Amino acid sequence: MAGSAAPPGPPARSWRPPCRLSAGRAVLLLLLVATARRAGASAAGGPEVRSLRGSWRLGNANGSVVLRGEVPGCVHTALHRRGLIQDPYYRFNDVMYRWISLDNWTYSRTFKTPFDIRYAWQKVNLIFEGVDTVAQILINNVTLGRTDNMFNRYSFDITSVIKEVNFIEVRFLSAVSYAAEQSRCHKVYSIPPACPPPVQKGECHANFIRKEQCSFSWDWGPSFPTQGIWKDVRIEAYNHYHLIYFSLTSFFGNAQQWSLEIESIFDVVSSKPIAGLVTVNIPKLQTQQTFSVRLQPGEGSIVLLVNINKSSAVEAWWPNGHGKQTGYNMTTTFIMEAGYQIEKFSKAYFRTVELVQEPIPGSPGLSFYFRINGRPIFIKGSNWIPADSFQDRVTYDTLWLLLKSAADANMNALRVWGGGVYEQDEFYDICDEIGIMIWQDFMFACALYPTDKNYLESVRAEVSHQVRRLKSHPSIILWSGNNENEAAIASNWFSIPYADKEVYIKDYVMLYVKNIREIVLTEDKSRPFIASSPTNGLESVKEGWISQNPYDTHYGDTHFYDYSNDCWNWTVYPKTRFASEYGFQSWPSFSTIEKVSSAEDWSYTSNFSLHRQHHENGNDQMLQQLERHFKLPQSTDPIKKFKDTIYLTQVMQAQCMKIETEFYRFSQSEIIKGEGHTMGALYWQLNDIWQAPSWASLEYGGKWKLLHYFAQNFFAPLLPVAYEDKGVLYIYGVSDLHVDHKLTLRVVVHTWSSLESVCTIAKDSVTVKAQSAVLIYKESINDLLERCRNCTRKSCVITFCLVGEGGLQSPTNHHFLSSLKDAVGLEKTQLSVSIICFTDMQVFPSLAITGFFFNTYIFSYLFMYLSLFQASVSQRDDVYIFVLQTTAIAPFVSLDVGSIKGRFSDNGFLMTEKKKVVVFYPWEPTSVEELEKSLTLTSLVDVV
Ligand code: BMA
Repeated sequence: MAGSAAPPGPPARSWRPPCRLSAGRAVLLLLLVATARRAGASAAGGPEVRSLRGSWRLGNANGSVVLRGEVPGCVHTALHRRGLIQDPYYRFNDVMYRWISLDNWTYSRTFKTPFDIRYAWQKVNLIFEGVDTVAQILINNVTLGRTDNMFNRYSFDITSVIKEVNFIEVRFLSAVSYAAEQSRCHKVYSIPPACPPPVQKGECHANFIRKEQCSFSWDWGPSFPTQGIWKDVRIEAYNHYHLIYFSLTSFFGNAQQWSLEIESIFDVVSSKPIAGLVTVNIPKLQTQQTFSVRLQPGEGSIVLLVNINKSSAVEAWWPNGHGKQTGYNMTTTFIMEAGYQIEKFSKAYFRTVELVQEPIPGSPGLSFYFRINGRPIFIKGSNWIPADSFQDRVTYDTLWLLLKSAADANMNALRVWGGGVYEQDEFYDICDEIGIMIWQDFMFACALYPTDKNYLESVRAEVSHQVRRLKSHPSIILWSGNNENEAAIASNWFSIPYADKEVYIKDYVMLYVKNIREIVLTEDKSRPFIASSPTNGLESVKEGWISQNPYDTHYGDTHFYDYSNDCWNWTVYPKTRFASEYGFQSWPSFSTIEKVSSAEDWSYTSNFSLHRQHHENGNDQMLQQLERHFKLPQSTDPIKKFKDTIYLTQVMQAQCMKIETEFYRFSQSEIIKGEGHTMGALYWQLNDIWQAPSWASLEYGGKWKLLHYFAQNFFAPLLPVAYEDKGVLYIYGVSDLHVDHKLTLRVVVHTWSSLESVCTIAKDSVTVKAQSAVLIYKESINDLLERCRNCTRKSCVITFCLVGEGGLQSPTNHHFLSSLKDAVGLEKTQLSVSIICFTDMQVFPSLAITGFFFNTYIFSYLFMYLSLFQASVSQRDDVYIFVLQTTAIAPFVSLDVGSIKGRFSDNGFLMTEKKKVVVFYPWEPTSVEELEKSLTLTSLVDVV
């Protein structure tokens, strides 16, 4: 029996266009359907589903290891859960446990068929939503087929093999062996890279298997090429017809009319066509339409176009920071003349997306920006990688915490990077809900790929499956073919002899253009497609899909990394149209490292610290960047020295990324020497896959690094940004707000040696234009320092903010006039803190009774309290108020509560006033005592 990957490959056949019905015809057909039902044409009910989730038997090739393993799940987590191995992330276990991925494992179980198999089901399917990766599937010792692509959905027809009691087996082959074998078989020419660099301690030939590419190791991640049934598995039995995919996409027509395209893909098992009625109902938009349809035998789709009655009343879906994420409840009912009735409840969203690539006055090249619902949007965010090496550990809560943290840091977009996985449905549901736009890569990264027949067939099935699964999500704004593979060919990363280049270009075009792009354009007309990132977009297309220089700042998007220049020097950054990757590394906090290490590992030069660093020379690069502006830790206490170094790497990363991101933001409205009009800043990278040094701003487990707190500020909707050029200080007002604002710019100059400011400049009636970056202040640094008595570059620091009416205020930003290692007057501070728990409103009277002494701060508490329900990630009721006091100016004040899960309202800040109130939002229950016990307060002067 042939097992087939579902869908069999696009385009799905489209049946005769369904027609909207006149009332009379509708009644007639309804009567017909009703008569057919009475006559017993639909004797059976809906499809029967038997889940095969749960505990399976799991064994290795020679039977020496046998255990129970959860499905969905993988071998590593099963072994760990049963205590047969340690935490795979502990110390050097990634290398120690290599044997697990090199073995061939089998999952098996028996199961009873819950439905009466004597009843002649027309079709019984065994469905795998995801198999990781290479396996032979058997039922009752009959081979149903094979799998070779973890991104595909597999459906096997088991109508003739299913019994009352069944034995199912999934016999895996090591992904590592399979990839090696595939590479060996590809004899005509090699497809690089063969292996990752040794520093990554990874496996070879990831590009020969359709599996999460970073599971063979990456420059921030371990090698755990898992085996397992990683998604749902079930039996489905049905008669007549079965709905396989159901999707909605919205369009806005010239006549200012919203419409909704509903695509339903059916498997029809009746030998004759089945007629019926489909009714679509969106009550809130007073839209109800009925269509007559006719399903032809076999697999195919019907496409219905619903015009929205009250188009003017439609509230569009907006990205975070630009409006609400309104969705409309919608019911779609299929009533067919044979078989059962299907009722689909879904949410209809309305939003348009355009990727605008057009000439810009005064600049060669083309723009590259997104227009959402007709409005140009500056994209702010970062890049998403898999949240764990073991996908079964990624729960809804994990996703919620990470994505909500992105939104709380004022991000409006993430790029799901092509070396990971197409994320689970819940990921996109959350993004829909909180307004995070998704730039969705197809899963190809930093490599060349084969294009032989089997490989292409597998990719084609993968692409149509993923597009069908995901296209209803308004959060997805772009399909993108791969990560850096255009650049890999253009810049000849793999030293391909010039004479052979054409072969690889041909493969490239075959894969991303003639296959992936073709399928995407057929399956989804509602959003743009680009072939690669970085790319020159239309210019790359013009140059045959591989541009001479895909990093050209005049076109498309760019990736930019520079570890050798001074990151405080904004002139090193590309004035690009769109920065889709850029970053600097840091170490995760000690509490995160501690969980996977032992005392002997706690130094920056330990074997462990070297082992966890997968980026060549990464630890040294951090120190080199660090020592440009900070004094390196010198403590004789090795643990203090390690903790200080960790802290400083985070300070360095946060400050570097602030400068680079602010550069991209202030470049949005200007063209300088033909460059500019930057309309996106997606830094590398949002999250971590394990506890290790990386570019991430969120640690494994979700803890915010200092960078993430900085991101909250540098992505603020309203922000003053300063930079220096040839001794002149420029301040730009950057705004994502939809209207112009008249604001006051407050510039305050402090000496490092005093909490009293030396001078304040208030510039009133500054116009900060909607959705733009405009110059609002310009002065020579010398003049400024002269006006502020006794200031020198080394003794003073500048802070500035924008204030408007009705509470409108930007974060307070800072500009350093010298390296902090050269700062004069910085004193050792006494930082102290008192922590108060705010449980609920009752706390206010009790504070009043006890004569709460920080009276001046009561209002800010109240204000924060009222806003906390919006900000709190966990929606818990308790928050904790940290009242900080300092005796001197303190740069980069960091509050760290170790392993207590939660985040602060602000962190890593420059403290220029005696007192500051910070709120802690816990993600799990805690107490004042626990927080006090775990709290470490560090500022730059604490590093010795
Ligand atoms: C980019 C990404 C990743 C990588 C990162 C940091 O090239 O696409 O491949 O992890 O740089 O090196």
